[in-house]
Amino acid sequence: TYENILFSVADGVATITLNRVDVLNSFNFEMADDVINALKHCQTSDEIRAIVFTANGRGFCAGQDLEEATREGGPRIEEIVDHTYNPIINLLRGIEKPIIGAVNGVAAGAGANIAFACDITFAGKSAKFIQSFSNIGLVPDSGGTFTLPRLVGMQRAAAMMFMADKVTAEEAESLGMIYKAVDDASLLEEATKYASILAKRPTKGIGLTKRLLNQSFTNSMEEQLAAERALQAEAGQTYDHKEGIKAFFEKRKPEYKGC
Ligand code: T3D
Repeated sequence: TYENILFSVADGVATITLNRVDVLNSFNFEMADDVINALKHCQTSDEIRAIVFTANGRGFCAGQDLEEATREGGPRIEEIVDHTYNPIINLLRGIEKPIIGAVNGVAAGAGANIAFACDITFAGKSAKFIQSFSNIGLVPDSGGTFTLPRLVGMQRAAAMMFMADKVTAEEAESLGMIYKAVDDASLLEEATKYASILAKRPTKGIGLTKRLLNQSFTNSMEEQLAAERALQAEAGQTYDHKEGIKAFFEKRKPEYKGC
């Protein structure tokens, strides 16, 4: 059981909902532990084939809980990064299942970069993305200096980071920072519907595709071609590949099992 998040599974889709609404779902160690444990469960459970990452209240996540970070005798900054942000980003990128972000309100600091580490992110039109680190003299963490320049280019990333610009959901969509801005009222429904469709698709092949996309950030073309060859061989052994081919020739809808 979790005290700082809500967690549910239905229809092959796990939903993780940050739930410290009074502090705009900013992260303390306890919420980080809950998120990490929930993500690890999603990683190993065969029943779960897609994940929705969202939050309660008017904010998505305001990054680090600044009370915890500045508390007398509290954790040092490196300890916070080691405990909370690096494990969460490694899980979001390392879990070989699709992760759908559903950003219901402001996403600031690490909260924004967690949204960018999801595979496909929806946001309600009232949401804003803020690289707020520079407002308090810090550097972006949670992979932001890795993901954001790749999403929007170096110039825009630098401006957003140096100035802590408030980027609206619609602007974020048009810049390619997120997949889609939708009406606030239908955000969770749309994200969940999308995840449910994904949960019925060939999970193993999708997971291997995620591994290839991760590697594409740093591999050369030759290395990437070699990685595609190796993982194509693996995907070619799956039940879902055989089922997809069979269904194609039998002119019917495939029934994938995710393996
Ligand atoms: O050790 C380390 O710090 C390393 C780790 C770094 C990772 C990071 O994420 S660093 C960046 C930390 N986050 C921020 O600097 C963002 C701080 N928050 C804000 O700038 C604003 O709250 C927002 C722009 C996100 C939203 O503004 P607004 O006006 O909609 O809401 P608000 O009134 O500022 O906040 C509502 C409440 O949440 C308020 O409490 P109150 O007055 O109702 O009792 C506010 O203090 C609280 N809150 C918001 N953000 C945080 C927070 N409490 C603790 N930590 C927060 N990050």
